[in-house]
Amino acid sequence: MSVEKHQFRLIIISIILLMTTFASIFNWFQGLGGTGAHADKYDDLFTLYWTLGTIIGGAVYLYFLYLLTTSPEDNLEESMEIGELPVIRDNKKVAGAITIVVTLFLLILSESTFDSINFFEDPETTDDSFTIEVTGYQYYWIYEYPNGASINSATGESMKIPVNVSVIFEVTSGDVFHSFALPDHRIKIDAIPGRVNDGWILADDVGIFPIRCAELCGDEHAIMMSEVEVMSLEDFSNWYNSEENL
Ligand SMILES: [Cu+2]
Repeated sequence: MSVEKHQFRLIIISIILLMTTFASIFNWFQGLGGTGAHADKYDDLFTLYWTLGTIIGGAVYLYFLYLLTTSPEDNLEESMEIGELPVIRDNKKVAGAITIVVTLFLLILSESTFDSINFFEDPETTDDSFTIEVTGYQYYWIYEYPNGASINSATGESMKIPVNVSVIFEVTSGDVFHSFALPDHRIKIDAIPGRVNDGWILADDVGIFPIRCAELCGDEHAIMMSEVEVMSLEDFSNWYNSEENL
């Protein structure tokens, strides 16, 4: 069966689409760039969705190529009657197999998604864990610790937390809607006036990571930036118990 001009064009377009998909696969193998317990969870979930999505996408694409390179007449019985479905559209085994595979995929995705939601909603705390009260203002954050220590991000000082200790954030706003986001730790908590939303992280890498406002909150929203400094437990206790904080 010869490939006609329009089919040839469609094949070229789909090859270009596939190439851009391969480019994203290549990026994915470079790593997703997250850190901490949430990033592992999110990135595993993303990889699962992505893998199953790719299998479905690949199957649809192969079927598309099959339709493109075969003519409907090839699949028709010689003595078709008006209203009769072509055999290819009435294959119960194929329909059954597709239903089972799709159901299985949806079950796997639901199970993993609910498992992740439970993980995000229930902090895995230890005796060292503590809560930081975060309040958003146009255009800075205030971080308040249980011992009264307070950091204002407008001064350029970073929020400080210890490594390998779960930290809970209780987030609110003193003026308009903001959103407290730690992109590398894969957490984003809405900061709403008159309401406290919570979330938690378990940082497992020492270093300085970005904090961003993820809700358009005014004309300086884009520069409402801050940082979190993840410190060794010893460095953190030295800072936490230092004179300026007592
Ligand atoms: Cu903001």
